[in-house]
Amino acid sequence: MKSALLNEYRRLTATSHGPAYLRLRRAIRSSIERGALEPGQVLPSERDLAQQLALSRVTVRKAIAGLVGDGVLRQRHGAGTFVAERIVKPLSRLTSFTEDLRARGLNPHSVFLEREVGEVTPEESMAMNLSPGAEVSRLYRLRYGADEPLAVERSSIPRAVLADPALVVDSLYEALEKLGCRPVRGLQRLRAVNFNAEQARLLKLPAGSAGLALERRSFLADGRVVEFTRSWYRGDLYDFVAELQSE
Ligand code: 16G
Repeated sequence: MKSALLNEYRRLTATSHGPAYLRLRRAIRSSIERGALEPGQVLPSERDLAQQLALSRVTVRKAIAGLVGDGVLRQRHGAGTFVAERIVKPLSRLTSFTEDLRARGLNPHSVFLEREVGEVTPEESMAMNLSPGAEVSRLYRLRYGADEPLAVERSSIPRAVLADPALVVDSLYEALEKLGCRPVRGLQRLRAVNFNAEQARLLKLPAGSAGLALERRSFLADGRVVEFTRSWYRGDLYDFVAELQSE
């Protein structure tokens, strides 16, 4: 039994009320956030946890099931329950959110917050080399892996490429591929941010939590811009990795 987890559970029990399974869920989460439980680390068995915390196995199971659903813990047959590894995202490849998550064995899905057609804003016009008055398809999506919100994303695509934003069901890149317009090159910039109130609410994090803001412009082989996307990824779940060469 990890004594840090035990202490955290005791601390929460002394200071908060509510169902035991929620307290245990919170104790496991905060032990992970504070680094007391590390990615890949195996949790004690359900039986050991129940015994050490003087809880029923049903309670322990319920707490763990919730965290597995949130993508914080993972279960592998025969190997027990362990802390999920952070999602590694290569910075040098033009992959999509859907592809990245499927490669990790997670089931991605999105909630559309907006899906509309409109005239380019000055920012979109500059980013996509579109004349004022041109039309774009816009998507504003909350993106999930398993049951956990991972990113908020706003994409603009020239209507000349994507006439109807409703063509995007699960994946923008899949829709572009079907249209023969999957981008072949991209430019991306990344910076650290603190989520604003809306982003934090959508991502179920405290306001001001740390995140990564990415802006991607991607291109067709003929140089036309297909996408201008601003993404806000959770900083606590993602590792962005780039390969470096000396020349
Ligand atoms: C990624 C891309 C985003 C792209 C989206 C497509 C980054 C930082 N951003 O989130 O630019 O529009 O994937 O994903 O990687 P989809 O095909 O699943 O809709």
